[in-house]
Amino acid sequence: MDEITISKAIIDSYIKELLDFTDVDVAIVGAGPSGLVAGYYLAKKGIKTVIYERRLSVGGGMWGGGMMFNRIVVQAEAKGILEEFGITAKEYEKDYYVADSMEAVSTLCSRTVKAGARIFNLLTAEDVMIREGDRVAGLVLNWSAVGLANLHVDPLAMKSKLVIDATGHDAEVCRIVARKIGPKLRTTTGEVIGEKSMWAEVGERELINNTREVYPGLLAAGMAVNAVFGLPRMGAIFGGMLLSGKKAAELAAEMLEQRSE
Ligand code: 48F
Repeated sequence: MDEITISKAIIDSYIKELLDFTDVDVAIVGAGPSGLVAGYYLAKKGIKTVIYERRLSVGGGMWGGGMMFNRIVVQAEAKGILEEFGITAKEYEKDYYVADSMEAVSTLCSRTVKAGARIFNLLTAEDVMIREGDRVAGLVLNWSAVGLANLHVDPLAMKSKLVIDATGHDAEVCRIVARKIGPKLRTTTGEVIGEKSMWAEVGERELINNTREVYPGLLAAGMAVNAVFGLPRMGAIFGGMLLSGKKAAELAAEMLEQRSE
């Protein structure tokens, strides 16, 4: 065993992939359930997709289920997505399915990577690039450790035809755009409105209705949608996250097709 060969194998393969993914079709920020599902459906269509995740682990808020009881609930409308991934779900009552969050996260991650999406963890999107007039055209990235250590280290940039903000409750990419460009998001105020108190029924329904482009070149998926549009939060029901990720992927695929015409 040669430690230098091990080191070279890691550095060489990582750097090659990092370079390859500096120019992609879709960049997703956040590897929570909505980002993973969006990445899966995009990659399955052969669309070059990268997911950047700030933390060491993927899965976002899914691991902890509800209040650390590591189970998630999914409504009937999203059961098909669990089946597509091969995640076991038991009917609890009519239209309510319960799944193990460990199985759910690990399967979402595995199937997304195997579909061809590349996940880079420990990287934080700290800014966007605006080009082509007034359009989000890429991300500005830095190692999460740089921010945690409060180091003054300049970031690097990557190019993407579309960006999906799947950063959850904080809607970080949308907030960056509103802060840097002004209140121009496609909301009633142009700003990120901020999520409202819990109401699962309305939050889940409106999340799907509002999963869309929020600024030219920038779509939102998952809880980021609720934050951007001022919709209620939902707690440990995850069907909306899965359906929103799928819808964001379908919209992004359509938008890419229109751009290439
Ligand atoms: O929070 P998260 O799981 O978002 P989601 O896919 O799902 C929400 C549910 O987990 C739950 C819920 C269900 O009703 O309310 O909260 O919408 O995953 C978001 C991921 O984005 C990462 C963050 O670490 C998390 O893993 N993230 C956030 N900001 C950045 C980021 C950033 N600036 N750069 C990279 N990753």
